[in-house]
Amino acid sequence: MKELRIIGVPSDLGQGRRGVDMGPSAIRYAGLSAALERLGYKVEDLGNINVPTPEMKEQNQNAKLRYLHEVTEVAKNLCGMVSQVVREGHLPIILGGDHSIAIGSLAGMAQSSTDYGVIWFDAHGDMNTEQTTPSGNIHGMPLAVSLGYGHDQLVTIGDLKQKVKPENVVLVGIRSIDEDEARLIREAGVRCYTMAEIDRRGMAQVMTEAIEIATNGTDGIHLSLDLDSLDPMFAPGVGTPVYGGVTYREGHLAMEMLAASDSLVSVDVVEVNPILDEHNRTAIMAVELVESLFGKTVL
Ligand code: B3U
Ligand code: MN
Ligand code: MN
Repeated sequence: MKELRIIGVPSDLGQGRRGVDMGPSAIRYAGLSAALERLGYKVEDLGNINVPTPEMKEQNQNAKLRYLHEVTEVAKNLCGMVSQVVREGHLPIILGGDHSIAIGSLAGMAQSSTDYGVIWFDAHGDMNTEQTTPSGNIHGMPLAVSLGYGHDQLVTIGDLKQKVKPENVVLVGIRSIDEDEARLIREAGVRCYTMAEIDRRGMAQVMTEAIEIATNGTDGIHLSLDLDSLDPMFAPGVGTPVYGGVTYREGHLAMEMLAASDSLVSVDVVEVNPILDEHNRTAIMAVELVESLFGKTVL
C-alpha cells in the first residue's frame, strides 16, 4: 500500500470568484487525513504551496489570460513537488484551488512516470486555449495545456510539451462546453462522456470504458476531480455550478470502480469554494468521494 502525501494549492487566480483559495482548508477541516488513516493508509500532509492573492498587483499582465504569470509560477512549484512525491514512491493528493492547478499536477506526473492516463471528472471540458477562451480564466484550459495546446508559457512547464497522450484521456460528466472548445476536443481525439451518455448507458458502463481507455498501455490513472462534476444539489459550493450533474450515487460508484481498478497514481480535488458552500457540504462530499476512491466499502 502506497503512502499518501497531501499538497494544498490555495489558488483562485485561474477563475473569477474569490473563495476557492480556501478549498484546501475546507477539505482538511472536513477530515481528509483522518478518513484516509482510518482506511489504513499512512498519510503525511505537506502543507500548502505559496500562492499570491488576487489583491496583490498582477505581474506582467497578459491581455488574454488572467494571472498568466502567477498561475505559471504556482504550476511550476506544484510540478516540482508532485514529481518529488512520486519519485519517493508516494501517491500525491493535490487539493485546490481552482482547476488551473492541474497544469502543475500533470506536469509533475509527466516528469516522474513514463506513461499515465487521465480521467477528468468535470461539468466542463477545460479544453479552451488563448484563442477560444470566452473568459480569460485559465481554469477553463488545463486539459488543453496538458495535451500541448495553448500559451507557450503554460505548455512548456516541466519541459515536455505533451504531458499525457490524448488516447489515454477521458472526460466524464460533461454538460457545459464552449463551441470552439468542442472542436478542439474532437480534433485532439479525447473521449468525452457527456451527462447525456451517462444517462443513456449508465455510470457503470461509462466508468468501465473510461478505466479501460486510461489504463491502456499506461502505468496508471491520474484522476482530476472537479467538484462541479456533481450536481449542485450535492456540491453547491463551487464557482460555476451547472444543473444536471453526476448524482451522489453515481459519484461514489465511479470512485469505487476506480478503487477496484487498483490503478490510481495521483489525484486532484479542485474547485471547492467554501464561501459559496452550505455548512462545508461540498468539502465533506469531496472527502467522502476520496474515501470511496481509496477503497472504503460498507462491509
Ligand atoms: N468554459 C468556460 C467556463 C468554465 C470552465 N471551467 C469552469 N468554468 N469551471 C471558460 O471560462 O473557459
Ligand atoms: Mn474543471
Ligand atoms: Mn468545472
